[in-house]
Amino acid sequence: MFTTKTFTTLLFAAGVISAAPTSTSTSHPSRTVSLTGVTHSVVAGLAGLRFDPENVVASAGDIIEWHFLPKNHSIAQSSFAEPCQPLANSPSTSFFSGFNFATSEGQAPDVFQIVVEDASKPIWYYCAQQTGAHCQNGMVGVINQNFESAEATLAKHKELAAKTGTSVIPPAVQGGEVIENPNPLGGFKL
Ligand SMILES: *[C@@H]1O[C@H](CO)[C@@H](O)[C@H](O)[C@H]1NC(C)=O
Ligand SMILES: [Cu+2]
Repeated sequence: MFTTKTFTTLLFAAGVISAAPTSTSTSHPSRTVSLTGVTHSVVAGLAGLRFDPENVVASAGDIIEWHFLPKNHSIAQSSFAEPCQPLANSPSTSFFSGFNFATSEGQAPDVFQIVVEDASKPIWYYCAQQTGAHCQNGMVGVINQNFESAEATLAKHKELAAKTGTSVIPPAVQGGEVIENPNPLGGFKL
């Protein structure tokens, strides 16, 4: 599913291809994982306030790529036990896409990508849109849920999310890449 352009972009993002030297540092921590070339597409806002698929199983080095439908969604990392807010123990490492994808019709021109660094750790995330209480209404998702846990399930996470007050909007866009949509049909079943 990779176009040459995407692949080049990703290699570039991973620091495999070096650009002309600049004095600026990268916006994300250096990665310790090699890219597998596998991308999992997730659509935000497909059939309402939800992610589709809301549950993804990925390997280390896989990319998760979110596509955006109306209205104004975002992707923010949280934890199982504390939905609708950035990781409490390490806000500086939680990813956040920002609200760069508002669209009133059709798919936003850009996507948000992260690289899975450790497939043994579940990654919980939410949409931080406060207007319409997206997280409280079930706009949450998980990558590599621990299916052996009867407790830490997506259904339970949604119950916890529904009980939170207002979502926390993380202060900075970090931990991933906002790029032009390389795969417009990604995540859409035809
Ligand atoms: C999208 O939502 C964010 C957060 O509420 C807000 O700051 C931004 O202005 C909104 N964008 C549009 C185009 O409505
Ligand atoms: Cu949303």
